Amino acid sequence: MKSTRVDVVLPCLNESQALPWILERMPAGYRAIVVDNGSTDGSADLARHLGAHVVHESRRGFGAAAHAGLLAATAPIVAFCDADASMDPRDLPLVVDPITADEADLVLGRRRPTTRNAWPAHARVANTYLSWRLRRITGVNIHDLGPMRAARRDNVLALDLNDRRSGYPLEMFLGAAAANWRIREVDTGYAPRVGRSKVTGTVRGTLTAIQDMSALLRADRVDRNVSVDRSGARS
Ligand SMILES: Nc1nc2c(ncn2[C@@H]2O[C@H](COP(=O)(O)OP(=O)(O)OP(=O)(O)O)[C@@H](O)[C@H]2O)c(=O)[nH]1
Ligand SMILES: [Mg+2]
Repeated sequence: MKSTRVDVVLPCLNESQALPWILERMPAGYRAIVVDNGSTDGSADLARHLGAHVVHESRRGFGAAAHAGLLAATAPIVAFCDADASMDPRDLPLVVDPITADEADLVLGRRRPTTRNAWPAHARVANTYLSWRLRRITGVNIHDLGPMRAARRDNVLALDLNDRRSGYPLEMFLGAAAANWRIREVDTGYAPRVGRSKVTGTVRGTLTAIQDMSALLRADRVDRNVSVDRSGARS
């Protein structure tokens, strides 16, 4: 049997309709860790039945689920992927291979819609604006803060991430940029999700995501000003 090279964290809140498609498409040597975030649709049992390693996280929030998966991972490389079938696990080697080859420390999947309705217009605009701000703040040439990504597990743990809601992917990116990681972006497919939309498809979800990310960007600005003042490099 091929040993596990990569642990794939799949945060999961009521994704039973999407799980079969996702789990059957996991590449060889990639272990699925489904983090059940209090699903009521049988997601956890289904994932277990389909051969995934299942972890439970009672605290709600994307970041809480993603971080529980990171803590449960044991492989040297960890990848993250949504469990809603909007992303194809067969794309995972695109984000993992540059880490394996030690060409990058964090690889982000830039979402490229595979159909016209894959990405609601408001979410796309918000993401374009956020990416522009991030390029200005960090100097890293990114165009999307997508959830499919990979890094070495120990490195991500060392970032000591605190956000447990929708700011988790942003906090990871800001931490990586501040630590001068080699950050790379690769194109990955993005299809309409299977099942009910929770974040970008709802006004409440979108507002929560904006709130979480704005708080992190404010904190990041304060941090940068403090370190610039301390170093005296810039006034
Ligand atoms: N929104 C949300 N997602 C969670 C949570 N816990 C786990 N997840 C999972 O995190 C992944 C990303 O959430 P999604 O609901 O797809 O969020 P999104 O992709 O921004 O927006 P939509 O796909 O439009 O709903 C999915 O696999 C969810 O099942 C949680 O508390 N809230
Ligand atoms: Mg989604």
